[in-house]
Amino acid sequence: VDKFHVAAVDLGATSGRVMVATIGPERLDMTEVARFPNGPVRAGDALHWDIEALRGHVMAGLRAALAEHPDIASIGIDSWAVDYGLVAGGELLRAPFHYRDERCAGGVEAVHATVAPAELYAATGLQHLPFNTVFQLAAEGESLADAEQLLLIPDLFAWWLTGRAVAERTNASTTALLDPRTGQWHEGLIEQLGFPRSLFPPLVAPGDEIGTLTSDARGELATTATVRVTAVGSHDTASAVLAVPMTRPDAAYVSCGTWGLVGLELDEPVMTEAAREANFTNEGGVDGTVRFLHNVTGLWLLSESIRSWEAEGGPVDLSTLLAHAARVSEPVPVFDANDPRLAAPGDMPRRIAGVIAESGDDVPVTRAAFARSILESLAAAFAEAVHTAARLAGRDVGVIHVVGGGALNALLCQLTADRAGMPVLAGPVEATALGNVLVQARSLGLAGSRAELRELVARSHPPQRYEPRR
Ligand code: LFR
Repeated sequence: VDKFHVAAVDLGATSGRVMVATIGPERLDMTEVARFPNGPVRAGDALHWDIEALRGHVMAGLRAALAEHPDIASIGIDSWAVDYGLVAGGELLRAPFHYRDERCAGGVEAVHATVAPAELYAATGLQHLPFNTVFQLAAEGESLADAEQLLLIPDLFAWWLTGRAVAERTNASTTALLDPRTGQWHEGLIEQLGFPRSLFPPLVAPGDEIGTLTSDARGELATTATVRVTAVGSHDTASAVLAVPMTRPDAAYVSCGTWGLVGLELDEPVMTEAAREANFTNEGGVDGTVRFLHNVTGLWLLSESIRSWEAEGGPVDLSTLLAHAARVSEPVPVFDANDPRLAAPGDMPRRIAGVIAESGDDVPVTRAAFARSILESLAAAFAEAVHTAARLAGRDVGVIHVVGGGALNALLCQLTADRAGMPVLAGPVEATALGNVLVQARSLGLAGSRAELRELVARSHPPQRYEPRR
């Protein structure tokens, strides 16, 4: 066969999509079959994901994809990391918690009382994020006793489709319960923290077949085909990094959506004290690579601000806002985009104003200047993280790739180039879905080293270049 189809389910924290890719030896084309909103929902006093709604959207999207392309050979699923469903007796016990829920604070304390932060870093190589799965589990208390298994979000969907319970390795690496040296669950840590070992399913790697659609799933998707579900880099950032069209050894990347994940692809983890202090993470990538990166709060600051403005006074047009922000000529304050007070949903403009005022700067008055301040702050944080990554890993960096939704934001790309003092190559926007598709395609026989896959991406989605302005 010289052409075939696969489907990618890509669930982000602010939106999800189902894409169909047509893959040939020289080209890769993707079409969007479904796109739907996502976000935290408050139930009682906690933040959850509306998992039933997501499941409905995913199934409807896959049904539409299969109706249009009955020959779809494989489905791959990726999503944001760290969150999970607890299952028992073939049922999901409750809607998964959202990682921005506040319960994590207690979990952090409980874990650190048993395993000191430096010890945890030495064991897992993960940056401290209060919502890492390990902390969420420590905050569960009693509810863990009822659970048979823990399934990370993409694994939960794969389980719904195939009946097979697995843990895909790139995403499992974000739990802080995986040993980066062996790529296996960290038995010692799991025991030390008192989590039931049976919660953690067998690990699979990107490219492995998870299973094929159950007859129930075939019914729901209105197909009679034996479609397989293939493990991909199921952590969205792992899929995105695979599709960064890096062609030089001195390339850094920013995968920019709700978050800005800034770093390097490495062969070996960097687990030094300096890396821990800079809060750099060693997450698992496709083909056993290491994603050495730092989480910078990303477009969340802008999307939450827009949400507040819209609640106050009606629709805000993003491209108009950005055009006005680009024309702001007076200096705007640069604030710490990673200030923990900006993590939870809420009145973002007021919170940002508080952070700016605290440092003695004047709070921008217009929305355009406010948006400019957000983008300057993100660009500054991106540039700094790139330089820090290079220093910590002992590498030279000469070019920054920006992929994901942020690649559409010309102002952000330009400001990042300016502040980093090096060119930015922007795109593809749908890097995550592309990375998802590439792993499936390779598993189905498309030849390709990572470098060759990236050349294919660059050919079908040529990046846009931004030169630094002095
Ligand atoms: C990006 C991302 C980040 C992860 C955060 C929370 O979508 O997956 O990599 O740190 O969401 O899961």
